[in-house]
Amino acid sequence: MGYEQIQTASADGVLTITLNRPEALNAFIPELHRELADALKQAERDAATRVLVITGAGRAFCAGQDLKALEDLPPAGQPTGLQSLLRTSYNPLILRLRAMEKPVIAAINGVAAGAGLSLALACDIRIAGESAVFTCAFTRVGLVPDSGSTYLLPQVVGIGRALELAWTSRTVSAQEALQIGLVNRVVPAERVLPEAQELAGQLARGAATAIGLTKRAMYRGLTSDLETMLDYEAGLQEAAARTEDFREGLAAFKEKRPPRFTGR
Ligand code: LHQ
Repeated sequence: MGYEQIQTASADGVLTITLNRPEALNAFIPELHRELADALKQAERDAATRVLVITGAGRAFCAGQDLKALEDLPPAGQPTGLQSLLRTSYNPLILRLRAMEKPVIAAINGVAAGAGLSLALACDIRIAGESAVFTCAFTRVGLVPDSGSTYLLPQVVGIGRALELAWTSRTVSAQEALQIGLVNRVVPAERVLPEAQELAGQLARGAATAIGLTKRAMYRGLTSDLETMLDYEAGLQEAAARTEDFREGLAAFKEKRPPRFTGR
């Protein structure tokens, strides 16, 4: 599938996906959803893709739903189709990012608003540029947080902050985002993508099975209990221990050299 609304670039096990509607601050339209879904599906299947980086072209990360594409709303009280839009495009996107057993890093180069914030939250690690800003935006236009924000935002910043940010839609600076745990790192604007790709490269050279299973287990742990997770970890550890990478990791430790993982 040829892409117009996104750009993709692969290097050394890292797939970088750039949302590419800079004139609309990379707001979502159906074609962008379709292309992103296709790229993520391919990345899931492609063993050579170890880590993903998602970023935005131009000055924005993503401004959420393209509001101009919602112009033909019916009169108030009539069905709008938004429920179906969410169920068929946004929800599968968020679930796909979570289910993918590969790290996904958001390189947040500029504003992340509405479902663009949700997209960032659904990524595993967030690296923001100094000039990046965040806004829930949903309630400002009379909507509720969607695309996972009611679940993900309280998990990341705590319920009190999540409600405040959702109710006020106030703009959060990159520095505040760092302080409240909304992002992992803040770097100079021009370093956002390089830093994300460097971290991605480091993870891509890691033990792929262990890294993928770690993601699965950590997210499961958020909605589980200690006893269940102890048992679950034991099963995953057995799977990790059966890999060649574990043998290589042990050998490298004993030989006092860096490991050369193959992902097998
Ligand atoms: C946009 C957008 C945009 C179109 C900027 N759409 N053009 C909702 C409904 C249905 C189903 C699924 O889910 C959702 C979830 C949502 O995502 S709801 C929330 C949608 N997003 C927003 O409400 C954000 C709207 N945008 C803004 O508040 C501002 O543009 C932000 C804070 C993102 C950036 O502000 P500025 O840096 O001052 O830029 P700007 O406002 O001047 O925007 C630049 C251009 O981008 C401008 O176009 P123009 O032709 O006038 O130059 C905007 O209209 C366009 N743009 N966001 N979401």
